[in-house]
Amino acid sequence: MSDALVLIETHGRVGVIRINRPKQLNALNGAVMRMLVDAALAFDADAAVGAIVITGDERAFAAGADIKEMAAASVVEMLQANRIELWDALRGIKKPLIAAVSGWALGGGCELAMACDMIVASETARFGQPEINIGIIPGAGGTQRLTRAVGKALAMEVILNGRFLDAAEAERFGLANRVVPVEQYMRTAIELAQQIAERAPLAVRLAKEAVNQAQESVLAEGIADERRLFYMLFSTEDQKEGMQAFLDKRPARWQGR
Ligand code: DAK
Repeated sequence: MSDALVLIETHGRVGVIRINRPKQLNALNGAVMRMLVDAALAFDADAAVGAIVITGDERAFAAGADIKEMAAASVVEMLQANRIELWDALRGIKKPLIAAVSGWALGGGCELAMACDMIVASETARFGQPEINIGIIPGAGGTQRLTRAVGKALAMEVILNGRFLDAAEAERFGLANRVVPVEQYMRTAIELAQQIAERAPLAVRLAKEAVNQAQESVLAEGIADERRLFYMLFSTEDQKEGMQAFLDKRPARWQGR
């Protein structure tokens, strides 16, 4: 296999980004994060791609930020490294992001999976925020996203006591969309991404924006935003085509405009 830190593939309309540091359990150093985000931005700008899958390998999705890189860092060095900028760029990706998780998804790896819009997990997946074991707390959204996903009580146990969630728990508590045998997780993630990629692109984009609003705003603001996005779609050709196709009893032909 190539020794590039991040591997890029396309499968139909699905862009796949694969973290490739297997010996370090795909720990996310600065170079990996930069390449991963650049690849996601490139797929986001590519009209031939409708959805993006982020993955690692069978043993690890990612075991966290690279501890070796952070161990001796001062506050100033951490701030100057400006990693938050990369995580913010990932948050700005408009196409659906699906994490295909097998093995370890810890610390920044769990945060990366949660920064995606959906998680397909293999039966071997293990999620956790074990930063407490190395004297820190999650720094890339883990305290917020995990709490929203699984609720306060369980999030407290995971973050304060380093408890891991196995794949079945992740599914039961709403962190993972589905769990499949390890031989199937990539195929399942790509199939899910392909199904979404074949839908009306503008509607998918605004639907993602609207669902994310639900996480980030109070109810009244979220509903107002949803209404704005809903009306906006009535200025698209895809809305006209989608409704006409329904009335004509034929599949719609999406143009993305
Ligand atoms: N960083 C660097 N190397 C890692 C690593 C990591 N996070 N995780 C594993 N490795 C390396 C190990 O050092 C080992 O390397 P060698 O000794 O072979 O050179 C190799 O991967 C295999 O690991 P193990 O020998 O430990 O394998 P085991 O199967 O025994 O254990 C494990 C697997 C996943 C339970 C264990 O490796 C482990 O506990 N890893 C550390 C997990 C962890 O603590 N993760 C959280 C890191 S802190 C932020 C953005 C992000 C973050 C914070 C801020 N901003 C934007 C502000 C995120 C922080 C974190 O993720």
